Amino acid sequence: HREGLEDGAVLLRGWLGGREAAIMEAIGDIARRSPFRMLTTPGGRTMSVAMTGCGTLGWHSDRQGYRYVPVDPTTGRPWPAMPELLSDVAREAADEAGYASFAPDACLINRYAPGARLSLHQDRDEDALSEPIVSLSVGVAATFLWGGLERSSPTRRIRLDSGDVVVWGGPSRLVYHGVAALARGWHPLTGDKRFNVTFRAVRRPA
Ligand code: MD5
Ligand code: FE
Repeated sequence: HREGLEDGAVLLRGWLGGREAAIMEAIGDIARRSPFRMLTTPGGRTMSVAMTGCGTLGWHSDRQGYRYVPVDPTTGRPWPAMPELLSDVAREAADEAGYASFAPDACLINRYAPGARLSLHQDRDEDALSEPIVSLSVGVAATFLWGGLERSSPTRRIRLDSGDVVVWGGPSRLVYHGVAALARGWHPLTGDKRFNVTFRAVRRPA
């Protein structure tokens, strides 16, 4: 179930196998300690995607900008540790895509309700841009928008189903991308929602 996209991106269709339920339990544990929240962009808009995270660093956005922080600003406590199940899945998928020894220090968890979307952006708040981003999809299927190295590049639409994993490495690491407004749908594990879990190597290993 391995599909080479282009430019170092690899789509592993159905890679999660039967692990979605365990992944949802892990997300539930994390969200009990660091709840999902809708962040504010530096421009003052409220994002429609709800986010939380785990690992030694978590992504945060407010009027001051986007950045990775070691303490969850909404709880004042460190982010929950990254469960082994999640780091194992991320490392195995990166391995399969040809990126050996992937050791993410941040995991961002996105929750999409019907209508939630992520507008076109690049992920460039990480220092280790030679490392890939690994992304897991669970729940209602989404239309992923895959552009190019410039914001104005044409976008391709890719359907991401529950169980799909994408490894975004090489030149694809800095490609503009987004997620179209989530359609109404239903999934036995997540109801009308989609969850996306992304693993990032933020700090370069010393
Ligand atoms: C999502 N999340 O489905 C996506 C999956 C985010 C985000 O975009 O920033 O939380 S990760 C998609 C990604 C990462 C790096 C490169 C590329 C896509 N790409 O080349 O398209 O919630
Ligand atoms: Fe992104």
